[in-house]
Amino acid sequence: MPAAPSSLHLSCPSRPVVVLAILAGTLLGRFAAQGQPQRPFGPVPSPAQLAWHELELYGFLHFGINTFTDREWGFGDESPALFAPTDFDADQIAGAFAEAGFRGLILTAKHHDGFCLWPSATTRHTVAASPFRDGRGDIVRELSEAARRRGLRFGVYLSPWDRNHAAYGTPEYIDVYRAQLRELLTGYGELFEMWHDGANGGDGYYGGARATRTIDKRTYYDWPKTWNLVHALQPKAVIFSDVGPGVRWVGNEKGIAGDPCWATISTDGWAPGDAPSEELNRGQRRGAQWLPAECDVSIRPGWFFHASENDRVRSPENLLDLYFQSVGRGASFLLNVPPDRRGRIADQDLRALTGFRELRDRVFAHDLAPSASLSSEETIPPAMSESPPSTAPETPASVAFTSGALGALVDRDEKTYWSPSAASEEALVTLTWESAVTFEVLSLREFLPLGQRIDAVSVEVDRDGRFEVLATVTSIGARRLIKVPKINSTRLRLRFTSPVPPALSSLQVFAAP
Ligand code: FUL
Repeated sequence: MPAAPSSLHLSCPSRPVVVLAILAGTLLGRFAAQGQPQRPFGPVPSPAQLAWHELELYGFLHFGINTFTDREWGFGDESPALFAPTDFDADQIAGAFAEAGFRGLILTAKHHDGFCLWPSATTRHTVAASPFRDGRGDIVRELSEAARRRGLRFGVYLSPWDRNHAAYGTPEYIDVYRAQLRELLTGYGELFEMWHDGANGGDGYYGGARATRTIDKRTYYDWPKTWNLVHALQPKAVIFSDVGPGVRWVGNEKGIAGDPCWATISTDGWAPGDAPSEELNRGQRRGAQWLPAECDVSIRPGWFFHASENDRVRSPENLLDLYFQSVGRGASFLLNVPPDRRGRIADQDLRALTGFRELRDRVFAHDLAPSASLSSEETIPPAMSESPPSTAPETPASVAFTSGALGALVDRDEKTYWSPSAASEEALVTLTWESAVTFEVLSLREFLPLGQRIDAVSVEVDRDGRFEVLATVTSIGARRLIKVPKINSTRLRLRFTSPVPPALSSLQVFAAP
């Protein structure tokens, strides 16, 4: 039921309507906080997940023996002598991502072929047996250090499947895998993500046995024990696998999250490599865990560099589309850009990354929301129903936050949020400009420490004095980018539907370029 615009408390027999109005922009700060503190709703992110949500866009580096054999999955019998980048430059690689606005890098420290890009003490199948830096090189070290120099967080991919190791398939290999993990978790500074692949078992070299080894995906790796190791040694890192426990696979390798894509899901009974992709893609509105999705995709058809694919690099426009379908749906975007045989990002890929950055800069150049007057209206039902109990009793203590007036939506501070009163049933936020503005993209962020609260939001625009619905979307979470037909108007209204009052940390309205 639409609320009547006024600055008074109105009441009608069944539903009191409260209208709060403040001005943002120049008057911001002159008003006492009108937003209401709220209790968390449903599962909420851990501090490590909250920090991960801030990254949004980070790079994947598939680099290793396959780069030199022109394959995607090495058999495990490749000689380490093949690993011979001619001009390896970790700074060129990290710089390419940093300049394109990425916030982290994840490196394949070991792919399925078992070749370790660091001098692991667990096997001779490593970079130490290669000609690279005369056997004294360490790709993980060089890239982790270059990433930090460029302000990028660093993470590693360690394939559970190892087609080189003689013990693969036996309990002994699990000890080897954990020892490798320990080396990576302790030797390379703070990691933001540990990436465990779901491809497991099959034929391989296996120390010369050249056999087919199948494993029971549900029991062989004893994942909970491995995850404990990660949590103990890198408490700030999130763990990625099909089922998390920190970040979930999005269910495809196309870089596309579902619409909706809820950050919550229940993974009971599922295992890494054995989970329903469709559910992973969309999440579950009433899921029991906070387990947001990560969208991994390659800039080329393959994950590793193949010169034959140099003319099949994704275009900047395609990358922007993927950004809207991943980051814009509350997930993260993990874009693989594989270094070439020199050990550098190839020119074609560099051009695509630069173009992608330029497009984002253009789309997100001018936020019109801070120059609008903001007002909110809320409808309060006669009898408030109890909100469902949260799995988290309190907002995590380490997260400082304040609720505030509508200005919190445009203050560029993700630690402040706006929320209507606890009794609100439906909330509306209206932006009014003195003269008409033209926009075509909106960005919304929920205040995640209070959970994913909003069921849906409708975007309405004033056309000749009447509001018309332009778009309705469901899941918001970390971020929702909404494209609307290019519109020229003085008023924009958002109508939120949620089982508990919404809590939003940001609202942006981007001027059409
Ligand atoms: C898959 C692997 O099999 C691919 O080679 C690649 O690493 C991709 C990211 O994950 O499961």
